[in-house]
Parts: sequence; structure tokens; C-alpha cells
Amino acid sequence: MEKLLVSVQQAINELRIDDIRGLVQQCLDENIAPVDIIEQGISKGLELVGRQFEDGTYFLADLVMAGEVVKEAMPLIDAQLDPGQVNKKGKVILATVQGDIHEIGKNIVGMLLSANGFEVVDLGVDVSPEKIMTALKETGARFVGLSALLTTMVGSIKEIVDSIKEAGLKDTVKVVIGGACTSERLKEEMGADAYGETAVQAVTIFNKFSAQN
Ligand code: B12
Repeated sequence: MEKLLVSVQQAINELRIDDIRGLVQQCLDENIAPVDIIEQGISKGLELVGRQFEDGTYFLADLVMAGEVVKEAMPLIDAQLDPGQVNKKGKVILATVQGDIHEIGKNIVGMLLSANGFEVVDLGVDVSPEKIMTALKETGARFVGLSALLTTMVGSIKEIVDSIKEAGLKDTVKVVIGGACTSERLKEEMGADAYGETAVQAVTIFNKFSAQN
């Protein structure tokens, strides 16, 4: 099993778009859990790509390609996730923050939340605080999940939290943050309600909030 997951990591790191579907299918055929494929195969592979970008071996075009390689494999995994008790636990507004177009982590979080009984309203990437406020009012959602990977763009998390306070929704709406540049400390600084390091943690956190209401 571990060998196959390492092959998935390598295919992503080496940008082998023609191989990725076959490898992910092999993992599924070997009964490797979709969540393990995501966390130990795909996410680890992208970490390796990120390192190559940092040390100057890879360029922006390679990052774009890595994104495409992952997108190629995701429908296979999505199809395997059990929809659970559909949409019973509440609506989650999900977005990547303004100025940031990274979407892979957000999409994984969305997939796992849907599979665990949440109704996900995915606003996409580069989403302004205004758009989030409009969606909150239109849907009546009580949960917001924000993904942020660019350190320069985290300020908009605070803008969103402040807008929620100004709208008098602070006590009803929970804001959860995640993504490579976020942390428990950032959560405190921005006034968010929780920080999740992984998509699996995102599910645990939203489950907890849903049970409290
Ligand atoms: C692929 C990639 C891209 C692709 C994105 C393709 C796509 N369709 O999404 C493209 C090419 C577009 C890109 C562009 C850029 N990128 Co880029 N990119 C990456 C890379 C290699 C992987 C990101 C990724 O998808 N990771 C895999 C996912 C699964 O991980 P994740 O997002 O962290 O999500 C997991 C958890 O964090 C969590 N999670 C995520 N969201 C949420 C939300 C909630 C609520 C919760 C609870 C949890 C949670 O769950 C997920 C699964 O467990 C990273 C390197 C890295 N190590 O992160 C750099 C990286 C993020 N990029 C970086 C940079 C600098 C850029 C550019 C500025 C480059 C440039 N010079 O133009 C641009 C920015 C464009 C923009 N305006 O956003 C830097 C950011 C540095 C920083 N801290 O600010 C990184 C870290 C690379 C590096 N080491 O320098 N990038």
C-alpha cells in the first residue's frame, strides 16, 4: 500500500499527467481509503512540488501543471466518497480568500465536507469579503470555511470576520480557516473561530460546531 502512495507522490512531483489516473485507480483497487490517497499521496506529492519551486528547480508553469495533474485524479476519488447523511448538518460557505487562486486544498475540504453530510456552497477562488457576506445572507449558512495559501493575502480573513461582527452575526456564524500559510496563531490574530491543518480536521471541526447548534 505504501509503495502505491509513494508512486502517486512521485507522479505528481514529476508532473506525469498521463500516469496519475491509473495510479489512483490502482490505489482504489487495493482498497486504500480515499482520504489516505488525498493526504498521503496527493498532498505529499504537492508538498514535493512546492519544495522544488522554492529551491528554483520548478517554475510557475510547473506549479500550474501540478495543479492540472491533481485535477485529473480528483473525480476518481470524489466518486468513491460516501455521501453520508446528505446535507443534514448545515450549510458551509467555502472560499479561497481574495487575491489567492489556490483551489486544490479548498476543493478537497469541500469534497470531504459533502461526503460527511454538509451542504457546501463553494464560492470558488479570489473571493471578496463582500461576496462572502452576500452568500451568508442569501443562504442563511452558519459556517464559513476559508482557505488561504498566500501569506500576503491573509488580511482579508480579518475583513471577513469584522464584516460578520458588523452584521451582528458573530454569535451565530463560525469561521474556520485552513491552508498552507494559516496556523493557530493566525486564527487568533484574525479573530476566526477555529483553524484546521488538514481536510480531515476541517470535518472534525465543522462536526463539532454543528453538534453545538
Ligand atoms: C499548486 C500550486 C500553485 C498552483 C495552484 C493551482 C490550483 N489549481 O490550485 C498555481 C500555479 C496557480 C500557483 C500560483 C502561485 N503560487 Co502556488 N503553490 C502551489 C503548491 C505547489 C501546492 C498547493 C496545493 O495545492 N497544495 C495541496 C493542498 C491539498 O494543500 P493545501 O492547499 O494546503 O490544503 C490542505 C490543508 O491546508 C487543508 N486546507 C486547505 N484549505 C482549507 C480550508 C479550511 C477551512 C480548512 C479547515 C483546512 C483547509 O486541507 C487541505 C488538505 O488536507 C504550493 C506549495 C505548498 N507546499 O503548498 C505553492 C505555494 C502555495 N504557492 C506559492 C506562490 C508564491 C505562488 C504564486 C505567488 C507564484 C507566482 N510567483 O506567481 C502564485 C500565486 C497566484 C495567486 N494569486 O494565488 C507559495 C506561497 C508562499 C506564501 N506563503 O505566501 C507556495 C507555498 C510555494 C512556495 N513554497 O513558495 N500555485
